[in-house]
Amino acid sequence: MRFDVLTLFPEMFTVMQESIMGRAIQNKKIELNIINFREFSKDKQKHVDDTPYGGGAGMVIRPEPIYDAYQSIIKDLKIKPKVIYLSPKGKVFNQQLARELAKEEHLILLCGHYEGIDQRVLDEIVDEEISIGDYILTGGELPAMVVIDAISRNVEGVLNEESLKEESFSKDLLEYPQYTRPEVFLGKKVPEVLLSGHHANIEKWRLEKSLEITKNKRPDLIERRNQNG
Ligand code: 4GY
Repeated sequence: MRFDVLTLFPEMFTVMQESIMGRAIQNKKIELNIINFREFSKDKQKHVDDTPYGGGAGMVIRPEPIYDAYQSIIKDLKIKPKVIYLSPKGKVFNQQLARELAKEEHLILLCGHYEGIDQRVLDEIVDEEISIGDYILTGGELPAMVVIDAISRNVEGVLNEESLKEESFSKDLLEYPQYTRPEVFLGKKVPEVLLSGHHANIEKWRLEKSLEITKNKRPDLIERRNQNG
C-alpha cells in the first residue's frame, strides 16, 4: 500500500519509520512518500500562507501549492487515489474505518496547519475528511501518522497474521491481560490457567477477562456489540 503525505513539516514523519512501520517499509509492504508542498510555492521566499479574507487572526494556507503538489502526484497515475484531509470537522476515525481504508491501493493524506487551508482546494481535491477525535491540534501531521499507522497494521504482511486473526475474533472487546516471565513478580503469580497448557481453558479465560474488562471500562462497546449482533 502506498501513502503520499502533503505537509509543511516532513521531518515530523521520521518518528513513524521505526519498529513495525520501519520494517513494513523495508519489506515493501508499505510505501511512504512525504512531500513538502512548500517546494511547490511559486513565491521567491517560498511562502505558502497569507492573511484570511474577511479578517481575523492567523494565516491561511493558499490553494495553489497544494493543488500543484497534488497534480504532481497524480499526473501519471491510471487510478486516482482517495485524498484524505485530517481535520476536527471530519468523520471520527475508528477501527472499522482503518480496516476499510486498508483495502485501498494508494491514499493521499493532506495535513493542514495555522488556521487551515483555503476551502476551494479542499472542495476540489478532498474525498474524505477524517478526525482522530474531538480536540484541536496545531496541525494535521499527528493525525496523519495515527491514521497511517492504524491502516498499515491491517495491510497484509505488516503484522504477523495470527495477531490480526485474534483481533477480528475478539471483535469490539478490549484486550485480555498479558503476562510473561517471571512467574512471580513482587509476590504476584501469573494466573494458573496460563501455565496449564490447556488451550480451551486458556481461550475461555481470555474471553471472560475481555468481557469483564470491557463491561467495566467501556460499557458503550458492549452496547454496540449487542446492537451489531
Ligand atoms: N482532531 N483530527 C485534527 C486536528 C488540527 C489547523 C487543520 C483532529 O484530525 N485533525 O485537530 N487538526 C488542525 C489545525 C488546520 C487541522
